[in-house]
Parts: sequence; C-alpha cells; structure tokens
Amino acid sequence: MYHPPDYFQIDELLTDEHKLIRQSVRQWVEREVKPVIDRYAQKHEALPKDLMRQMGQLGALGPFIPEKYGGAGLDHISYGIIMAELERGDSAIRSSASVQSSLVMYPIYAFGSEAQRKKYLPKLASGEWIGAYGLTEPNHGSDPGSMLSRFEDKGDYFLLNGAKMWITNSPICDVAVVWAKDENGKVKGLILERGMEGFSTPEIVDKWSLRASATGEMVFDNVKVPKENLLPGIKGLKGPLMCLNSARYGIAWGVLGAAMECYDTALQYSLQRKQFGKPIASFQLQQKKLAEMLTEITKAQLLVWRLGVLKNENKATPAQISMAKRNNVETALKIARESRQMLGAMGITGDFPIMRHMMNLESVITYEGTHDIHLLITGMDITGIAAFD
Ligand code: TGC
Ligand code: FAD
Repeated sequence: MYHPPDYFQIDELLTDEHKLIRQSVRQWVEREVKPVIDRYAQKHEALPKDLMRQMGQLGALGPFIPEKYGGAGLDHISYGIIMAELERGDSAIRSSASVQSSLVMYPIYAFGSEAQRKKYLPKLASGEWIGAYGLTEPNHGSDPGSMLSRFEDKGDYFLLNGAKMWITNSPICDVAVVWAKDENGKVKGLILERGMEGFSTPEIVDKWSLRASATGEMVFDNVKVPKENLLPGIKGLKGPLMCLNSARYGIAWGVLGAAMECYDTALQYSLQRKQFGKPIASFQLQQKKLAEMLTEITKAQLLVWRLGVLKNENKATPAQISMAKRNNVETALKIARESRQMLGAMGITGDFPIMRHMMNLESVITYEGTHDIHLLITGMDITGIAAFD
C-alpha cells in the first residue's frame, strides 16, 4: 500500500475517521482507477459513468452534505482528503467529484428549496445522476459578471437563451446548475435537466489535458424552464462565486494528490535507475529536485490542513482559499515537470503517471479561476483595490 510523504507528521493532526476515509478512497483508486486511467486518457475517452456510482457508494459525492439528503455529513478536512486521494488517480475523477459536490450539490443544498433538495440531492449523492455547472461562456471566462445568458419570465415558465463553454461533464450530465441573468440583469441559478427541449451539450474534442474527462458546451435555445427550477435562495454574482469557494478549496487539497504521486514515482525511479554505475538518486542534482519537491509538498500540506480547520470553523475567507488554490496548483505543476525530467525519456510514456498529471494540471491552473485571477484576488485583499476591473 502506498504511503504518501508526511515529513511534518501532519497525520497526527488527523482523526481516526479522517485516516479511515483516506484509506478507503485510496484503496478504491488503486483498484478501480489506476489500472484503467492511462488507457482512457490515451484514447481521450471519458471514464465510465459507473465510477460515479461507485464514488457515491464510497461517500465521495457531497461528503459535507447532511445525511438526510444522502450526503455523508463529514467535515471539510474529510472532503479535502477525499479530493487528494482521487486526484492521485487522475484530475478527471477529482473534477467529476468536485463539480458534483461543490458546484451542483452545494448550491442546491445552500440556495435550493426543500423540494429541490429532496428531489436532486439523494440521486446526485449516489451517483445515479451526474451534475454539471454552467458559469463560463465563450466570451466571458474570468469575467463571469458580464455573462450574456438570459431568462425571461413568461408567466408559466422561464424562457432561457444563451450558451456556456468549457463545462466539465456537460456531455454526460443528467442535471445542470446554470447561472443566467433575469430581466433586471440579476444573476440567478436555474436547475436544468437533460431532455428539456432546446437544451443541448455538444462535446469539446481534441483536448491535450483532462483527456479522461468529458468537457463540453451548453446551448440554451429557447429552453422552457419550469418556475420551480429557480434556486430561490440567492441572487447576484456572489451565488456562483460562493460555489467556487467550495470547489477551489477542494482543488487546493486535490492537486496535492497528483503532486505526491509524481514525487513518489520520481523517488522510486531514481533509487532504481542506474547511470554511471550508480543510482541516479545518488547524484546531487537529483537529490536537490527531490528535496525541493518534498519541501514544497510539506508547505502545501500545512497550508490546506490549516485552511481545513478554518473552513470547519466557518472562518476560511475566499481570499485565503484563492491563495491556497493558486499556491498548491503551481506547486503540483512544478513538481510534475521536475519529476518528469527525473525519469528521462521514460517520463513521457504512459508507463508512468507523471506526464498525464502534468497535462491535466495545465487545466487545473486555468479553471476555477486562473493563476492570474487568484493573484489579483490576493492583491485586492492586501490593498483594497481590485486590479481586475
Ligand atoms: P465582484 O464585484 O468582485 O463581486 C461580485 C459579488 O460577489 C462577491 N464575491 C464573492 N462572494 C463569495 N465568494 C467569493 N469568492 C466572492 N468573490 C466576490 C462580492 O463581494 C460581490 O458581492 P455583492 O454583494 O457586493 O454583489 O465581481 P467581479 O465581477 O469584479 O469579479 C471578481 C472576480 C474576477 C474575482 C471573479 O469574478 C472571479 O473569481 N473570476 C474567475 C471566474 C472563475 O473562477 N470561473 C470558474 C468557473 S467554474 C469552473 O471552472 C469549474 S472547473 C470544475 C472542475 O472540473 O473541477
Ligand atoms: P480568459 O478569461 O479569456 O483569460 C485568458 C488569459 O487572460 C488568462 O491567462 C487570464 O489569467 C488572463 N486575464 C483575464 N482577465 C485578466 C485580468 N483582469 N487581469 C490579468 N489577466 C487577466 N467553467 C464552468 O463554468 N464550469 C465548468 O465545469 C468548467 N470546467 C472546465 C474544464 C476545463 C478542462 C477547462 C479548461 C475549463 C473549465 N471551465 C469551466 C472554464 C474555466 O473556469 C475558464 O477557462 C477560466 O475561468 C478562464 O476563463 P477563459 O478560459 O475564458 O480565459
């Protein structure tokens, strides 16, 4: 069984329940994801839907949602641990779990009516239904407040028009939380279901990143949305941004899984691979890489552990989450690049997971707010001046 680096004994800060959750998700990833992931990624094919049901059985979908709605009722550190174990397998499987948990179940739980919670949450928690989240548009990515998708009140229903772009799981989704403006220009959330007339989800093909994940568009061509599908508890851009806080938090943890997998692969390889009659791990330049990787992993682990404590106490700020997402994704990407070099030519093959993680992380550093945007959020928090407007 794999043992991740724990240089500063952070395990001592975890509960027995946290460790049990980690073990069960880790075993599942070893058994169900790792043996097949390279094949799906090489073929550019989305992972089978059945894995969502299996994640549902594990309690990995909406882990922080109360049990009465089908969730696991766990704390936020548990959610983070689950994301890290999933992303050790692949960012695609973590993406599915984070979209389902933070971007679909969270808004339905936090802003939905009781009827909406009862209708959607149990089926999303079990993985029977797959969710997607539509915020980004073809011409509005970092600036979602300028979105063009609109709905009009037609008396018996809302009429929705517009389009979303780069949407994880849209081609395979059963349910979608979609953000659009009402006649007064206020951003509101609507729940769409597959089969609604005028709602289509074409797939985006030929990606070099997240190849085992289905990414697509959402097109709304005069979709008649029942009035009971409006999320009643929120209006304004802060609604979709509150969902992003939860997902970005999960990513800050998740990418550590990819980073640790790359580090561990490079460490094992360097101990076995001999050049000039010695293991390459005996050369100072390779030790420098390993030592710096472990230092950065340790710093990132401490950052998310503290963030998890703050989140459990409902004290984590959006700016703290931005800092952690930005730092940890960059850390993971640098570690993937360094560890790939340590494997020489073998590093570019599918025999090892590093190149796949490296390419995935190029998406992760862009989605849920780009690296630049998170820096500007920190800048605004320090100075009180928004540099992005
Ligand atoms: P701004 O005027 O600053 O804010 C509008 C309102 O929102 C409030 N707010 C927040 N509330 C909660 N959490 C946050 N993180 C918040 N950030 C801002 C703010 O207080 C204000 O409230 P009020 O009451 O005054 O109206 O908005 P802005 O238009 O200037 O934009 C700010 C900016 C650039 C930081 C923001 O729009 C942003 O974060 N842009 C990045 C977009 C992004 O992250 N998109 C992600 C799409 S989803 C995705 O990528 C899923 S990938 C899934 C996967 O596969 O894992
Ligand atoms: P742009 O906003 O056009 O940015 C282009 C460049 O300009 C970036 O480098 C950016 O940092 C920079 N830039 C922009 N504004 C500023 C500024 N003010 N100051 C300085 N630099 C700036 N979205 C969803 O809604 N749901 C999903 O499920 C989803 N899944 C995704 C899955 C994948 C695989 C990918 C790649 C993206 C996904 N996204 C999703 C979209 C993602 O959130 C956006 O790509 C991201 O927010 C950036 O938007 P953009 O691509 O339009 O880039």
